[in-house]
Amino acid sequence: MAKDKKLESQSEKIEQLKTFEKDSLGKVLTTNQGLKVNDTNNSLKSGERGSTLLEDFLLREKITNFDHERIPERIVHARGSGAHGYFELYENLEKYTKAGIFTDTKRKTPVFVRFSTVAGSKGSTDLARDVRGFAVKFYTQEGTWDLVGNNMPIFFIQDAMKFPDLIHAVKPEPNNEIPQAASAHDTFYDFVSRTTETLHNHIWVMSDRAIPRSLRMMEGFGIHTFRLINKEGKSHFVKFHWKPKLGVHSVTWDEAVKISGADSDFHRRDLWNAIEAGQYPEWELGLQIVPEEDEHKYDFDLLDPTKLIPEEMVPVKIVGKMTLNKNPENFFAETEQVAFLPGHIVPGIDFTNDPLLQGRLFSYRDTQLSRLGGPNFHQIPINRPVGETHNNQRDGHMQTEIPKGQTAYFPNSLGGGCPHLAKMVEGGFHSYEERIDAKKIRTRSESFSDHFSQPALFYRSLSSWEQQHVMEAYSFELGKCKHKDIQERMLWIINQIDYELANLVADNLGLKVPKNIDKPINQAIGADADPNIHEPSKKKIYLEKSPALSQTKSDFDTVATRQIAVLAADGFNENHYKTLADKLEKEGAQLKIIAPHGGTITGDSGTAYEVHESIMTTESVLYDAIYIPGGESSVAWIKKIKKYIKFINEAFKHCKAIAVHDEGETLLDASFVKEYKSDETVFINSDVKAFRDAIAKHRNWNRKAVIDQVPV
Ligand code: HDD
Repeated sequence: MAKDKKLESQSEKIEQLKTFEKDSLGKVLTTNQGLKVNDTNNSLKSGERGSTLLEDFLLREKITNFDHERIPERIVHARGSGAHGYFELYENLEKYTKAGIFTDTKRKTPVFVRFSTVAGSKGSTDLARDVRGFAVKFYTQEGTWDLVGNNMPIFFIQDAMKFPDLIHAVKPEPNNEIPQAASAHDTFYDFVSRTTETLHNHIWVMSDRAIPRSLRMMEGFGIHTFRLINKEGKSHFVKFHWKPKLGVHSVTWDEAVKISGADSDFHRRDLWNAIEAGQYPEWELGLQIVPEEDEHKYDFDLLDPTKLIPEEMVPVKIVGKMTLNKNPENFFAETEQVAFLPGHIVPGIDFTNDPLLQGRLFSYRDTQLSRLGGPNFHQIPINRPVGETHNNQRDGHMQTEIPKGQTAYFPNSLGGGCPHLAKMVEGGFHSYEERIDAKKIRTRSESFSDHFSQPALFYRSLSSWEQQHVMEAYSFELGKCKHKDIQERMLWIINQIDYELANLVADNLGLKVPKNIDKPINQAIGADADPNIHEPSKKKIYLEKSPALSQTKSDFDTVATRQIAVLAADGFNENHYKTLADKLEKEGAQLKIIAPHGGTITGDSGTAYEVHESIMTTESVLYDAIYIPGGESSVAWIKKIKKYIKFINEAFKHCKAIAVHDEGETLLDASFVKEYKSDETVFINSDVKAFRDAIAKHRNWNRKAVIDQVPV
């Protein structure tokens, strides 16, 4: 598929960015002052062997710039990958909102999206077990709107006041800066085991959602309840959802650990490659809309960010689509310098009193001041809105504009009264007039006290293999904790979700689930020291299951962008290969020849094929499926290299589809698959369609029962 150059050039944001681009192709090397330079290898010295002279302004400029290349990484979400694209609206939503992006179906609103992990540093692995950030900057004609969300629909805490505690607990421990990009350590579980509101987000992190197969295959959520405001000033509550067109898929924990070693840029590379190949990632935007009069209709508080609205209670209305179609030109200039602020909204969208959201409105602007160096970060090209900006804010570090005129205040007469106020008809922003009648009080609403019903709903809604992954994740994470009291508190809390789950985890830890179940919860977990924390209420069941929470629900039937490893050497059966390639590549799958060496290999009809990776440079965990064509000499050669056998064993362990033709079957006989050739997604001399369908289903999780036997 060719890259869509036309679409790229249609974005007014891309056009704007182009005016800042600098291309050195064919240009002479200069200093930052435009002085031509003819030696950038040697410093100026007194004599051939030194010493170096202070006079050397060329050396000073080059070294000074280098010394200051780094800026502070983000406190959280430091590791990220970004891409440009656009958003299109399917239907006019003026009934709910006056926002141009939601009323004008002819628009293509440019976007820049940054995906991230949360806890790790900028250079940490993509495959950490973690929440993924999903931040979207919409460059709308009425100003920039940032929807700064995650790939999970709820958050750990209910009040921004606790955010520094949460992050200090999950980040590497401060005495020894261990562990990197991992929640599996004592301080995190010390905190979450005494903070029961974290449990809902926590169980999501224990689920497969925390180890996505690809950034292109995960959902996104705005999390908070926001408001949509229509022309008449009427408000509706809204929650935002992103639904990936490729379905929601994950890897297994064993793969995640191995991918981290084989390619710690796995997600970043996958996103980049898909866009370069013209296989543009797409998400549909969905809204859950709740009329204001229904605010108190639910068993949970809409302002509590640790709660989701089950899709079975309020369906997700699909309203538009986002396509990512251009990689950044420069990582630092765009992905690193982009600044997302939940406070960036546009007329037609407004905040609610969610106390987490309210705190975020302060934090994000504040953090950019130290991260990007001052208040003019909005002038950095990636952060500039597409429309004009005029106000009386002036000066500051790195002011790059030249505001003209004698006046910088309002009201003025000397400047003709400009910039003048927007009239309402011109789209001036008007905060939603919410009626407030309350006393000032530092507390937590009692309506936020149900910490267990939704984690339990989530667990009940998972398929059996998803539940098993949760159990394994808890066993792994708590197994890494050194303190028995922390492990026991966690078991006590997991017991609130599900008795059997807690017992399975307890067995793996060599512990028993604590019995003091009837004690007041805060006493049992030692959280009663804080008089402002309400006793968490007992678990309720207001919905038996929410099928939308399981990844098995994910509606998809595509092999697009799937990576299929073809294990082949000289003499492989070209017909086998071509029949498969013709069908699968037409649907956007990518076949990668993995040969014993680099360069080319020759098929049985004498054609040379480019080798994508040699078996020495790649690993099974980087592919979605395996194909082994026939060909006596090819298979004989492969069989001699033991890493190929490990490659096959691992693919089987990770529940991937495997197809072989003719002599290829002997490789299965040399592997663990020998005993499982009748497995429903092991295909021997079968047609392409069955293999294709198995790849589209992502994994054969029914194989789960045998995979622990696979010795890799
Ligand atoms: Fe945050 C970054 C998402 C709560 C404070 N956050 C950041 C990013 C994402 C989120 C995706 C990375 C943006 C990027 O790619 O540049 N954060 C969330 C979500 C939250 C949330 C979905 C809850 C619903 N965050 C939250 C709270 C606070 C912060 C409660 C502080 C009170 N977040 C920050 C920050 C960061 C940030 C420290 C670091 C870098 C940045 O803002 O620009 O200010």
